Amino acid sequence: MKVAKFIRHTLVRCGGLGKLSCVLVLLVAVSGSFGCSERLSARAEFNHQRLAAVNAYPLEQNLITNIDNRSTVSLNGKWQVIIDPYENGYYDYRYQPTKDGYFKNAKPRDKTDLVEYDFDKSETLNVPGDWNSQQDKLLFYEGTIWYKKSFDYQRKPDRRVFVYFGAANYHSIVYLNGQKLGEHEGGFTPFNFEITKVVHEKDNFLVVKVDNKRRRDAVPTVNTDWWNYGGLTRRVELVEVPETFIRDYFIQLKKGSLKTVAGWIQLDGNKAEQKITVEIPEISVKRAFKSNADGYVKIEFDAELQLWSPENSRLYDVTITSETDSLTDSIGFRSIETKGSKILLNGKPIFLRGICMHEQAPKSNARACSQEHAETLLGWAKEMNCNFVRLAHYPHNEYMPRTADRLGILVWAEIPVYWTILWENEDTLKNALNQLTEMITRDKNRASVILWSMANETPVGKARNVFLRALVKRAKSLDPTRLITAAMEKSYKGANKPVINDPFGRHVDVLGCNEYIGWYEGLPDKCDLYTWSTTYDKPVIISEFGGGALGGFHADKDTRWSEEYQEYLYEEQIKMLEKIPFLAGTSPWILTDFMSPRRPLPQIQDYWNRKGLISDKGEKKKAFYVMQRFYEKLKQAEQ
Ligand code: GCB
Repeated sequence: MKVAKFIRHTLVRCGGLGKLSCVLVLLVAVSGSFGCSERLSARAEFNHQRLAAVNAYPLEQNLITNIDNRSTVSLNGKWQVIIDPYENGYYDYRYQPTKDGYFKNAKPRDKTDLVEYDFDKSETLNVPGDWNSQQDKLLFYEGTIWYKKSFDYQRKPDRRVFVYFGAANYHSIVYLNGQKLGEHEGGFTPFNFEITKVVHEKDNFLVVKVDNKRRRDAVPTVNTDWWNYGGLTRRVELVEVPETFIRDYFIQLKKGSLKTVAGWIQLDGNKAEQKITVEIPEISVKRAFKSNADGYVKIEFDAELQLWSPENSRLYDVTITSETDSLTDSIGFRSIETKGSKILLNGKPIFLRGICMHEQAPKSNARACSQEHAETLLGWAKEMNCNFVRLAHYPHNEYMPRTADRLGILVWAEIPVYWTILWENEDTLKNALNQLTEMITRDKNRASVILWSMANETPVGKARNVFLRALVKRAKSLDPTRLITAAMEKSYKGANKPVINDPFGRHVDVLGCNEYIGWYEGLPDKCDLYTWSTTYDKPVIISEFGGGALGGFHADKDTRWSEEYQEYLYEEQIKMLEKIPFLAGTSPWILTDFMSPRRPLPQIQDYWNRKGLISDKGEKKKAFYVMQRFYEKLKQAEQ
């Protein structure tokens, strides 16, 4: 009786605080009042600190956005490389970091001098590009490779220079002319370092140690279902900017509005306080603002805009001009929200006709990294009548959301918090928060991106919930306009009665659910028996379903790996999915076959996950057309 009263009292008092704090207060208090273990309160305290930590981890953001529209010098092309499985170029024989590492790019001073490496006589690799697909001997390589690029550079007066990496998988240390610029962890997001004071006119050498060793405490962790492509996988550029420049900005429709543009602009440099204008010439909008002593200014104004949608992917040139800099971006304006089990785009319900994709280059064993790759992959999605893609399981290269903006394809963007991350490790959380921050920083002005996904198929548990909630908190603070999701799993409330009830579902706007009925779970005819439910009044996307087929292998519909089995599975899935009343979208697994070390079956898989609707040779399998017809039907019904 006493306890119940205390709980009621606490909940009332906690009115102004977050619900979690209440639960924590209760956990601590109740565990105390029952004299139960100190472990529980220690756990509650730990969780509390975890969430508080999200604020404590500063946003050490210096990422420059919109590289495409700035003055850049490409460092792409051939780089000299040294394969260094023992990290000999970094550690001495006592396994201490050495000051004479390969980053010194040393040459023998005379004929007596001992130097045991030579970049200039070493082999080369293409940048951007993963190393695994460039040389047979590197296919399974996991470790360090040193990259070196030499260049001359004429710095213009009053200009600052940065070196920008689209991504490097997984951990990199960057040096210019023997001096360390910094380190970066995370294989799928961009980073940059200022080199204004380090760069010379002649004979610069940029050296990058890239290490793709998997680590239990990393994000992703050791176990995934995709190839661990290593290297300088995305473009490398020198970016030239004025001494005080427009580093970043957020310009989107204000949450809940179809005509108020809102956001902020951030300058970087000494002249923080400046007059800044935002112009959208096509609709004769020009507004003036003034940045504060931190170079930051909030903006807000009304504009008569044609709204961006898959049917009308209208982009406007938006120009920001400060006293010292000017920058243009192509921006679309749309709203995205939910109402009960519906997703509303520009206030109207929309069904997401989607497909998942990995960053696997079309018809190739390489990681995708170019505009052409983006055009082909998203072109295939369009051909399937998609209006939506799930870019699994990590942020894809920037060509993807930019091309999606242009083609009118909605995007689910995600970070590699996948399967069994170390939920209780502080550094793991910091790392995930950082990758999330870098993804949102890069893509927050893309109209196509509507969903930030926090995780994929993570096991239900307290520490995991706290970890993921910390991510949600960060995502919402960086971008209050988009929807939060995660790909979760179902459970059962009786035979053939799947239910979506993951407790983390409370904290997302849209529930993603992966299921493999007919592949890992029974045969395709099982779909017919299932009745789905959910404990949340929220939209549900079946974010994965599917099965494998070897392109060109034909047999009857009961034969695994045949195109006919996959086709049959898709037909049965669709019949089941059509009966789910709260379904707001589907993104089957997956557009194309993709490489995975978990898939060794000879003559069928040969290290490819064969669940693609398009083979690694670019041939469409029968199930592709099943999805194409289903989406065509949905499209027609919408018109
Ligand atoms: C999943 C994972 C995805 C795998 C897929 C599969 O549930 O989310 O990463 O590749 O299943 O093919 O098993």
